[in-house]
This record gives sequence, C-alpha cells and structure tokens, in this order.
Amino acid sequence: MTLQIRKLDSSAAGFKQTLDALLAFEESTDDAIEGAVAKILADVKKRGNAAVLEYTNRFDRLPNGGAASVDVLDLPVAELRAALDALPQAQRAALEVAAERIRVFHERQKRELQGFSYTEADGTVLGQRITPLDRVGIYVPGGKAAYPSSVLMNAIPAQVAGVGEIVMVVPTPDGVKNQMVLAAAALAGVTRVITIGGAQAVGALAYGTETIAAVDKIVGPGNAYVASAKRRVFGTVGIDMIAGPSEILIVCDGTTDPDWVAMDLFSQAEHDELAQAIMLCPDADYIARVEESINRLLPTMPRQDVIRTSLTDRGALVKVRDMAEACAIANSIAAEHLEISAAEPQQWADQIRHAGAMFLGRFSSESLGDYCCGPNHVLPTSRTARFSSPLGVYDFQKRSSILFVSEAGAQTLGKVAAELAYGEGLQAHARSAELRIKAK
Ligand code: HSO
Ligand code: ZN
Repeated sequence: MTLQIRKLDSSAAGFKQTLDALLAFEESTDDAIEGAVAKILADVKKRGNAAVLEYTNRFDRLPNGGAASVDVLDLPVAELRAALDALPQAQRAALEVAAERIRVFHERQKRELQGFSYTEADGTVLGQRITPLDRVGIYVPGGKAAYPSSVLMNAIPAQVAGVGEIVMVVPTPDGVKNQMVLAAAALAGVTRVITIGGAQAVGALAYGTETIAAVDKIVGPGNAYVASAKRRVFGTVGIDMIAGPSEILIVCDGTTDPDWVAMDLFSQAEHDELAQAIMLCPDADYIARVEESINRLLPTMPRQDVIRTSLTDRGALVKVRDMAEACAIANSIAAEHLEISAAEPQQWADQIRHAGAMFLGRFSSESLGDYCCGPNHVLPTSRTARFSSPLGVYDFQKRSSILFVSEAGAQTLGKVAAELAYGEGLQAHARSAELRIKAK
C-alpha cells in the first residue's frame, strides 16, 4: 500500500492556512486524567510514602505482590555501576562517547555564562552571581519510551551546572528495569534512582516525603499524567517544558540523495503517530524522487505503522519558489529540528532565526544530534522555538543580583530612591533611604 503523503505548493491559494492547520497541535486535556492527577498529588502531599507506595503497587504491577515499603524502590548506586559494567562492550563504548561529547558541549555553555560585577566611581559594586540548583528530579518514562540518550541529555547539563543531588525517578512496570537507562544514569552522575513513576513520582519529588527530599526543579518527558502533574506542581518547583511530539523540518536544495532525506523524515516520524516530518524544496522533480524513496523504503522499516500514520496525518512535501522562500517558511514554522540539506548550507542558515536546533549540510542528519554530537536533544516543540531554547546548563542555574552600596553611593542614590518612594506613597521606603544620608 503506497503512502499518500500530502503535497503542497507554496504558490497555491490558501497555502498559509493549510500549513497553519497542519502545524496546529493542541495537547488534549482530558478531564478524567486531570481529576485523577489532582487526587494523586493531593494524596501524596498529605500521606507521603504511604500514598506513593499504594499508587506504585496499584499501577506498576510489581512482582511478588508489590513492594512492602518505598525504601525497597530505591536502587543502590552500585546497581547502576553494575548495569554499566554488564552492557555489551560496543553499547557501553557508544554510551561513553555520547556522554563525553554531551559533557564537552555543556561545559562550553557553563563557561559562556559567568557572573559579573562592576565598581562605580564612588565604590558602589553591582553584580550578578550564578549558582546551581541544590537538587533536581529527572523523570524518565518506563517501558518503550525509556531512552537512555534522554537520561544523558537531562542529567549531564545538571551535573555540569554543579547540581548537588540529581534524583532520577523511573517506573518499572512489571518489575522490568531498563539496563541501558541505569547504565546511562551511572555515566551521567545521577546520585539517586527511585523506581517510581507517574503523577505519584512527580508529587513525591515536588512535595517531598519522609524519605525523599523535595527537589527544586523537575525535568524530563512523560505521558499525559506526568505532563499534567508537572504543570500542577509548577510554582512549588521549577519545571523544564512540556514537550510535544517530535518534529523535523528539512529545507532541501534538491542535491541530497533522496533516500537520505526520506530516512531523516522517517527518523522523527518513527517516534510517535503524532510526530511531524515536513520537507520544503524548490525542485518538483526532486520532490517526486523523495516520494519514491519514501514508498520504497517504508516497507523495510520495523516501525512502519507509526511512520505511516505520522506521515499521512501530519507530514508534507512542500514545493517552494526558491530556497529564500523555504527559509522564510522555516522561520514561520520555528521547528524543533531544522535540517538544511543543501550544498551551500551556510548562506541559508544565516537566514534562519527560529529553530530549536539547526543541522547544516547533507551529512548532518538529525539522528546524530539525537545521540552524540553534543548539543542537547531536549528542544522546544510546537513552534515554541520562537521564544524558548534547548535544555542546557542554564536550566540548572539561577542568578542572584549582588548590590553593595558605598557610603558615598548611599548619599546620591538615597535622594533618587526617596524621591521615587514619595511618588509611590511609600513612606518607609523613602525614610529608609534618607536615614543613610548624612546631614551636611
Ligand atoms: N528526537 C528526540 C530525541 C530522541 N531521539 C531520543 C532518539 N532518542 C527528541 O525530539
Ligand atoms: Zn529522535
């Protein structure tokens, strides 16, 4: 059965509306899920470990009738190390290379963001200090969607930032532990792993329990329950972002092997039926060749059902007037991943302002970035790259302002502050400033 991938033309009437409709993604908010999550969070807040244990035993089908206490759900750090040691050699080596490259990139980010201070003529010193968060929680989904690469991408920036405690929660449905996830946790400097998941794990991290210290921020992807729980605890703790389905946008000049482009489209389509894979290209013949590649290669893919649904429902091959127009459309899409698959990628890249990550040139497949180039694969989805950024060291740091006012500074600044304070009707502010002004 050949796949009917949508073909659009940027010159056709109504193109913009068609594209907007295709890009629209609204996370469905399900009242049943919202209600269940609110109840679980309130219960964990009130009853702590007893509630966490109950929900875990109810939802995760643990062997031997479930866990007897939350303590047994804690994995000894030695078990992480053992998982790493037991991995097949090639897999371990790949994980180590990836971890090291991700670390190098994020160390660079840390160097980019340093505090500063400057001294004024009267001796007043103003500055900014950067400190890491004390404790963060990393949510790792259980089962199929458990990606060891995501453990690296979430935990390494936290470690590089200098976060003292990195607590990973991962559900183990049916008691099955993903050994590669544990190995990745060992490499990424995770300090504690608790085998709990769902809204109850988010609640335990956010509110703390008798044995789990509350964290300052929770990051990492999860299902609808986890997303809802993260939204609800936001404010009590920080959260990263609520990730939507994966997206890839390929701007292609028609000089790349069409099989490569087809496989790159598949690579994100295979994540999820709701994933989005789109190509923009000025060459109609080339678009036909990519379509031919898609139909020839699809039957060879183990995840062809997911890919087919994703490409049929949300994919498109778009004929554009020229590469400049492709770049303009790419900016309006603000995709999570943008590949510029072209012979001269740089000139087009210079025109891009909105994209989570840009992959330049035909050798830069998105999959390399997903695993091991070094930049983070946790990226803004659903057009949010217009205003937000990849996960990074910055997300595990915060800034404090530093103000040292010299005696001389207090004389001049005191008058300014008092004037403004009287204007705002705030007497104590004004007097507080004035008390420090010496009577001449
Ligand atoms: N492309 C995904 C990340 C990932 N890919 C994990 C493979 N494993 C983020 O959009
Ligand atoms: Zn991916």
